Amino acid sequence: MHTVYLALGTNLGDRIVHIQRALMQLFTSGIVVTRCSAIWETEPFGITDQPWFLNAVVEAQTSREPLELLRLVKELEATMGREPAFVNGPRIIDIDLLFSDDTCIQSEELILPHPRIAERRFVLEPMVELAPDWKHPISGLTMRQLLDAAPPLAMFRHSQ
Ligand code: PH2
Ligand code: MG
Ligand code: MG
Repeated sequence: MHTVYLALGTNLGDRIVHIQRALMQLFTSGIVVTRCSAIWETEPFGITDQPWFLNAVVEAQTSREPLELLRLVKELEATMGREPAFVNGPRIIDIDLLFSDDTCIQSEELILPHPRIAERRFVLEPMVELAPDWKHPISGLTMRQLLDAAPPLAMFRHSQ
């Protein structure tokens, strides 16, 4: 079994329903979600001229290897109606692999840990809720340390 952390994000349509559906889809695909962070309302990072996001992070157990898991979550995104758009643009649902244990992968299809965790407060804040002492396998820094060093971003707890 692998302990994985997945980031969920949505900024189009009925966002809370998209988060709920993503959790259901993970469940029905046999991904055992053990914990879910609060849902956060977050200012768009990067391309700022788009609607605010809801973001959350889930911790899960799965026997799937990272590449297999990546392909599964891409399929789930497509099932939920995500359409190809421009990079970092608005989306119904985005499911990103953050970590799978302390595995590091650098391939065309997958980079693990997710390469932009350190700059993304919308990922680090919920990660700290779930696993403040989880160490980034490359930098050796904990989620708490990464959050303390991350650039500012407006964000509010949307739910507990
Ligand atoms: N996702 C992005 C780009 N910018 N900003 C916020 N607040 N939340 C996101 O999930 C997000 C983003 C690309 O995946
Ligand atoms: Mg993303
Ligand atoms: Mg993605």
